[in-house]
Amino acid sequence: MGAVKQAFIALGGNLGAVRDTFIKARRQLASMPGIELLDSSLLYRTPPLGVSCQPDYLNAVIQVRCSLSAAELLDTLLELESNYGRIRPAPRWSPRTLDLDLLDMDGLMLNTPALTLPHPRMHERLFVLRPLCDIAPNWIHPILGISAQMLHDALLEQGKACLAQGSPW
Ligand code: A4P
Ligand code: MG
Repeated sequence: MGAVKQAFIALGGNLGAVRDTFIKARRQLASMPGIELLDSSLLYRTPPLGVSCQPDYLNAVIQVRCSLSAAELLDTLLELESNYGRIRPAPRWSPRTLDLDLLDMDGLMLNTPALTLPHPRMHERLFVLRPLCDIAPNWIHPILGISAQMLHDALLEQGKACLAQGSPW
């Protein structure tokens, strides 16, 4: 256990009772030693990106305070995914019960085979930026130096479709 840091985690899923899975996974994460839940976005129903012939996704973002390293937090997330029925290996962009992506940890920049920070595709995705804006619109992307809100608005200006209103969970 090291210094206390703050992290943003994206949740995604499109198989099974996804809202229930999110609620349980959030509760389990918050009960772990060294992890405290700080905030949760609304929950969004989003069209699948990448492969279109699969069910819609639910997406959300949570913020935690934690004393784990980024690698330890990622291991915790991968273990939680498999507890909730995530099957690996699977082809890229397969439907999944639960995807937990580490978006950012205190602005850390990392590029190792196991972990890239900030998450390399987060700035292109409304299903990440819209929920992130619910809880941290002023968060600054550590590489691009642009806020979550401005990244989000830029995608809308490029013509990406606005997400439907989110709901509490
Ligand atoms: N990994 C490296 N960096 C990270 C990080 N910052 N956070 C490694 C999490 N994992 C990270 O991940 C593969 C490996 O990436 C992990 O073992 C970890 O060591 P994965 O979750 O098995 O891979 P994946 O999710 O199938 O592939 P990929 O390319 O990460 O997919 P994406 O980019 O996550 O996209 N459409 C909607 N509407 N909503 C979605 O949530 N998600 C995807 C998956 C596609 N379409 C979607 C959504
Ligand atoms: Mg993932």
